[in-house]
Amino acid sequence: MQDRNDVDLTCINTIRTLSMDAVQAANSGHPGTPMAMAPVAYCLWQQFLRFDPQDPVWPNRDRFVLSAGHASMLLYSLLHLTGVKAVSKDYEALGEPSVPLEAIQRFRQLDSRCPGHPEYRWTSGVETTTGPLGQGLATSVGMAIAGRWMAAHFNQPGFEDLIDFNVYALCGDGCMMEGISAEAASLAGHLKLSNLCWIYDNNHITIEGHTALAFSDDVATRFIGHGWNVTRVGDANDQEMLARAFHTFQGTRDRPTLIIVDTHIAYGAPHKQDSSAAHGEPLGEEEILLTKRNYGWPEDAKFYVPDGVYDHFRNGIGKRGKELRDAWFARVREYRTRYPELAERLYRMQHRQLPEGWDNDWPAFVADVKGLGTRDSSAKLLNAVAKNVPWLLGGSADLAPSTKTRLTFDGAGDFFADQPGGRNMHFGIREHAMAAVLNGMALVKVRAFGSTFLIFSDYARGAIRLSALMELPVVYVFTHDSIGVGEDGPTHQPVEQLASLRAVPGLIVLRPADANEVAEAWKVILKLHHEPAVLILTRQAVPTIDRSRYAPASELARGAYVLVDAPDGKPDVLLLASGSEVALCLEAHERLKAEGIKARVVSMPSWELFDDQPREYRDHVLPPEVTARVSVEQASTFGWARYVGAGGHSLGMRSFGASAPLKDLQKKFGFTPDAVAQAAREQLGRRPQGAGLTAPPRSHGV
Ligand SMILES: Cc1ncc(C[n+]2csc(CCOP(=O)(O)OP(=O)(O)O)c2C)c(N)n1
Ligand SMILES: [Mg+2]
Repeated sequence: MQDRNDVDLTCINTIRTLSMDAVQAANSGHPGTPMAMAPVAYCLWQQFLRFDPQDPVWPNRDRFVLSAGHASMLLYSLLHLTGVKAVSKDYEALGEPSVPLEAIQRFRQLDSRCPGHPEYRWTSGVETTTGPLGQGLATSVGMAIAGRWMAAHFNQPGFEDLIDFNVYALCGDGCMMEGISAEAASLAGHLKLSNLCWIYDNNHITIEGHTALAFSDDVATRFIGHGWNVTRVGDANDQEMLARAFHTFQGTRDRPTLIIVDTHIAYGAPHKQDSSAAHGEPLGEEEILLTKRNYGWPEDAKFYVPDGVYDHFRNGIGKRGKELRDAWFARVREYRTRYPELAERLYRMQHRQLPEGWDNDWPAFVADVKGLGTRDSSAKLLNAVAKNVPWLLGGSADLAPSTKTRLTFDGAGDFFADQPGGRNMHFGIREHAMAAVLNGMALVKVRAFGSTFLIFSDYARGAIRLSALMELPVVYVFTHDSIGVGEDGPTHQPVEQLASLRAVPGLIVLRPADANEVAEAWKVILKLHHEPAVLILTRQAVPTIDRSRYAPASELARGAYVLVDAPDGKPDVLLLASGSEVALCLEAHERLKAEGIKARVVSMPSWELFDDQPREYRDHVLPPEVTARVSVEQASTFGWARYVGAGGHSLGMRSFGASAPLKDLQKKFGFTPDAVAQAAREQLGRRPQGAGLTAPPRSHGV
């Protein structure tokens, strides 16, 4: 019988050797960090993490985020050794292991549950996709925020601790250097998220070598400045010190905690320990042999799990986690009798369902030539929706007065450290962290939205991409969507952002043309389960289209639709537009009609939704035989060729904008009904109409 320390060490060395063997077999990956951090992760999982391997989606589980995603084998080893079960898309346990040993043997191979970096939705037990450094840390802040909000919302007299999970994130020097982690740490400190614990693998090594090359922050001081509790473990192999640090975290009620752990990358490898050579390549057969000898491990054994290791995990985290999980569900059954409405909310929220009556009191807008900005119509919708969906919350990166995303109804409240039930978040001027925080909130199944100007979506892009990769229904509200911004000038006028967002697989981009399309867009968005959506809105007023004359806005759900057609349904030319340019096309349509030119106007709020329609519908909207086509969008023309064809014309931006009143900009850049009509005539080989009219300029460069 081994004594406790021996078993602990055997388990730790199993994590280490599985990681070494998997990276060697794959001939790629990162062995050094799992080897160094194995004792830290072991201590946390075996003694502290409230996690049931049999039910890895239990809502009140503690979250473990591996922000240093390159150390994925550390997580895969834990998921394997603790026997985490696979879960279906519908959150049902499937009975089979999430990470069988074969998956580890096929690390980084096609279809293995152990891809190069941990991927949410692919491997059960992976709480968030990591790899782009810093993202995991910022995402963990969103999880902690959601935990706080849920506690404020669901914990009730007699059930004060129904929701009380903690969030742990493990990071390295890379995560610390990334700007997003500073944004996120600052926000977490401000919000006093004492349910959040970051563990910093302080090994002084990154890819290029020693951190002295590029990093001399005093990390402890930095985090104290952010309002964190900072503690230190001088030796990663000291289980007692590690346990003490985790106890310190658990006892800290007013701040998040950073545990700085001094480690040695590739611990135990005679030639590679403390060297960047252990970061991104296999140790090599010879070095593995020597390392195993150091560990007192059978030298030739590969993927070896000694007797007693699985049992030890089963009796530790397995037993503790199952008891906690079962007790929690028993409490929820009592809660359901006492607070049936809240219990129902909790259930629906956790299953990404909408509440009954989610579309009650849906605003509709009457035709109005003057109209209103789509940001303003969206404000009405968002407020109506949020009243009906209690777990919809979000905010802005300090631009709510401009993006109009504030929830203004009674009881909406602000989310503050001492008021975590509020639904108006204040992310501060931290776009990148905001988007990652939204991901974290969505992972806990809060319906999260965030807003800023479209131009600053670039600052959030790293996290937006992950929303799509993780298939999270985050809602991004991006306003000030074009040169329509006017006087703020080219720094604030998006040009290429729309095209680049449309290029993200799985992201639904919606640019509604008027208030009623905005209303329909929100309907589409609310019903999404696994797709993030970007709602692109104007600052300036756009007419509310007269739906008694034109097609109904509900057609938006199909991505593109015929708004007005040639009288005989046989158009000479197609005018395609989204957002604020749809009204331009309607005017151009009237002018062309007066000249006997039959134009069809297609409102195209969402390429993605349109591309998902059956071919017949797409051909009905864009008949292949009509090749005279003009697209109009105050944005880069990039991508429109697929709808206007090689012979079509795209009116758009081919340069940055300029600072001037809107009217002058529209003239300068050719966004007038005349310019649209003229482009249509040219498509049909007709001569220009009217004196002095020339073809729309193709280049606006200086
Ligand atoms: C945003 C981002 N930039 C660059 C990389 C490439 N990269 C992966 S690991 C790494 C070095 C990380 O160093 P550290 O976090 O100290 O990890 P360690 O080598 O100590 O495990 C880099 C630059 C990345 N994954 N993400
Ligand atoms: Mg490092």
